[in-house]
Amino acid sequence: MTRDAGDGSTVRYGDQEVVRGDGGETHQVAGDGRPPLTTQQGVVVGDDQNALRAGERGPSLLEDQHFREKIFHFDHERIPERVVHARGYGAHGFFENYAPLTDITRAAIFSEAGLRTPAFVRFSTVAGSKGSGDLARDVRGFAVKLYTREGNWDLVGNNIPVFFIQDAIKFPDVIHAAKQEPDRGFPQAQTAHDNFWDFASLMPEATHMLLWIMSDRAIPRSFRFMEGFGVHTFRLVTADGRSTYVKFHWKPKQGLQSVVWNEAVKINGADPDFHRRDLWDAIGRGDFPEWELGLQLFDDDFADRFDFDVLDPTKIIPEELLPVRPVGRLVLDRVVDNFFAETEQVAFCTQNVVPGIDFTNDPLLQGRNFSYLDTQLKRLGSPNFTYLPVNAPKCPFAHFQQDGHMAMANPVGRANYEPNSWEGAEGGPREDPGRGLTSFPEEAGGPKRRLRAESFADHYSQARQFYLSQTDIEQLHIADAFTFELSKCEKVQIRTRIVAALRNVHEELAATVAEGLGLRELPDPAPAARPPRQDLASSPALSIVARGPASFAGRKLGLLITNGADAQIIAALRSAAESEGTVTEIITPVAGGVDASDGSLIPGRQIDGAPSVLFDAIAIVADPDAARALTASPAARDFVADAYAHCKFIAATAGAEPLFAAAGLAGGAVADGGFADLSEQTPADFIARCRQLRFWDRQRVVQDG
Ligand code: HDE
Repeated sequence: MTRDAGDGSTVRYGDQEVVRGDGGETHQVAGDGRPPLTTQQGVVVGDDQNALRAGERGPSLLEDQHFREKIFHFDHERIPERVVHARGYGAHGFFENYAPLTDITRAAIFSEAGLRTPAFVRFSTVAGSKGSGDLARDVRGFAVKLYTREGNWDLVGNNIPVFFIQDAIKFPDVIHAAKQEPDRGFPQAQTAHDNFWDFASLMPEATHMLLWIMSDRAIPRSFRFMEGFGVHTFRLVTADGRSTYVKFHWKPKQGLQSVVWNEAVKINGADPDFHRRDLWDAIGRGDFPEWELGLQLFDDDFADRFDFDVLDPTKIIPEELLPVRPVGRLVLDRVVDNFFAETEQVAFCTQNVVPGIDFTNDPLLQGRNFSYLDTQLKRLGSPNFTYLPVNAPKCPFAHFQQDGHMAMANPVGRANYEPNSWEGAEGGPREDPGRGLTSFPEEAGGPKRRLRAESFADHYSQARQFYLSQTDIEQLHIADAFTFELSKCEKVQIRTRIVAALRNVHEELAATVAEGLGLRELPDPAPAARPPRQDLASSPALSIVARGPASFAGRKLGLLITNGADAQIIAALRSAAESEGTVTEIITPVAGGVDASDGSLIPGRQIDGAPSVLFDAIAIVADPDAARALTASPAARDFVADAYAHCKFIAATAGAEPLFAAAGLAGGAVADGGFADLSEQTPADFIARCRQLRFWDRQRVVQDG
């Protein structure tokens, strides 16, 4: 713990001999190296085990200042959780710019090749509360705070490039509908309920986003394997005032990866912190996740020619039409020291832009620019939240804002207003038209009306384009997800209305969902403000499976071993995984580990706490007798059955046969291309095979029997 002592010296608990107070007096550190426990006033506490009482069995006394201070502080530990994106996880890092972009923006962050800008990123789910599970089917927040030399720039994005609504005035409605139903207070962290689908079925503009959230994008394998998007069209502006439209993309160097729904449900049970643990562990082992920042740049001509309005946040610009230009990389290389101080207190605000970056009239962005500042005041309780270390700029700042709750950096000197005639430094800071933030002087005007532009009226064409851009397996997942979520709706009309909307997207999708829901007949297609276009080219960039990673690096192999397991094979698997950059976790029937064939004791995680859903691929090295004994364990049977059902690559020695048989796999093995028999194939071959991440050919077999 570090405290500024106020006298210029820093007090560091843990590695320093002496705790220094304001007055320079010291508290001697006890013999064991620990500093004395004090009250918040710095008074050493003599007894932290018993409250002050009148008599051994008597009443507690009000004068016990240590007790009252401790409980008072504890009572006030909680702050309001975020209304949305309450559950999140953050890390520090930096952005490194590849080359000067001065021809398109004056933003200092893009001014030099190799320039590094400190960054803080918070990933999140949207609907669930702070304690909800990480694997909810949901959009993920991807919020980046960049502490640039010219002030903080917050790029508050999501892992999905479109949004449910076109106008910020509908945000409270979509969020109310998605969160727990107000009368019963459930379901938590899921959209599989009547209110959400009722609203969605009445808002045709949500259809494109519905396709994305019912796709694998909404159940990412971890934060490290997802893309990020700024969503809105922004502007980049040069020093001489030229503007270029821009859409921001974060592309994960690790590649994209998702899990399957049945797996997600089970991960939430086995490890609700799966995503935050994954980020913490990866950074801890030095495997720093990295994203490239990509820009889609365009001008007014392109905007006029494009099929849809570039201000409409329910639309993308396909990468095949407008390539994404990589301009730098974001690396996360440091976990937080304290979750609350950093991840919880970080305050992102879309209106935090820097000279060279500007807004457009996207009506959602305009609304957000009001909302974020407002919400931070409610959440953090004081307009001085900007002084918290995670929120403060890392460049110099000077202004006349003063006082308020928790004021900790009031301006010194006499002048706290402007203009003033005080000389030099005494007069305080002054505006600087040359260096300061100026808005792009876009023409604005027209009648004041509550109106949705006609150019926002196409609600189905890009939803169809997204669906057609998916591989077969991803299309199957989308149909399954719609069927699952709608099957949780009690009202048949709601299910029917969604199927009617889906008929405007794709007839086969609508028919599959209708069949899954047992609808007697297909409803008529929902009336469309604009007839859905059938001619949009498919965009392979929208598929995860079509663009699988070329490596198994950064992922996890779960290696189940038993007593008597072949030590050589275990070693070979571990070393093949290590060369690939794959993390191996050993799983054993009992917590103490196993005695391998060479007599060595190999420790591992006990199987009940390490189900196969926590791993990307599994291998089993087993002695036949030990494997037979393991068949009695439900966790061991599920380990195999789930890995098979989730289309994972599986390797095993012949000794594991009884376990496969007990998991219901005929012949005691997996009879498909996703299986490696370790007596015939080398561990290195198996690890190379795992680069494909899943053996998707199995999915239809699993589903159709
Ligand atoms: Fe947000 N959003 N949002 N949002 N949003 C918040 O701000 C809001 C939208 C996003 O890790 C809140 O600090 C409105 C789109 C992220 O701390 C709040 C509208 C996108 C985060 C808010 C939107 C986002 C938030 C709640 C419709 C993707 C978490 C707590 C106009 C581009 C940031 C807070 C973090 C958080 C308002 C829509 C992303 C209430 C009014 C679109 C990643 O201010």
